[in-house]
Amino acid sequence: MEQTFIMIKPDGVQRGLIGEVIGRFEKKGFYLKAMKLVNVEKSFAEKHYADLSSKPFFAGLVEYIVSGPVVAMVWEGKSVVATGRKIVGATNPLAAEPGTIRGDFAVDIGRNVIHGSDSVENARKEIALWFPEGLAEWQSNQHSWIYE
Ligand code: YYY
Ligand code: MG
Repeated sequence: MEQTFIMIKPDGVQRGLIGEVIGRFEKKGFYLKAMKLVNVEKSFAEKHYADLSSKPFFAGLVEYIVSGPVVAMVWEGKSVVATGRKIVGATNPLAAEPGTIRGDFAVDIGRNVIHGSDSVENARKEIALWFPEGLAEWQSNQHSWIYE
């Protein structure tokens, strides 16, 4: 099954949205395979967002990500990368649909609460970067009630 990397950004942690975010992925029928609360170094944040290093907002983005702890997670399930992006919502929270995390809980693009991998390939890279120690092995006993 597919895996994606989801990160609750420092604003999401500070605003008490950890349980809300986890609940949405959990109730959907995806499985949590790894999770940690961490303060990341500037160089690590730059690596995570390396593709955006030429953008004018890059320095501010990195500063924001290192401004407090983040919750890094791996979620697993059928089509979890694309569906995870739908649960997260559009990059600009004012354009994000109500019902999405960014649509429900954020206003400014530079405080958009959550990150989700945008492709299976990037999910693989991000999971390797954030969880070099590997993931937990487990199977939900509700599996056959969620997946046919
Ligand atoms: O994948 P996603 O997070 O939805 O957007 P990206 O285009 O990958 O940009 C990463 C991150 O950068 C975004 O979540 C907020 C920030 N950002 C910004 O501050 N200003 C922009 N104009 C675009 C993105
Ligand atoms: Mg992105």
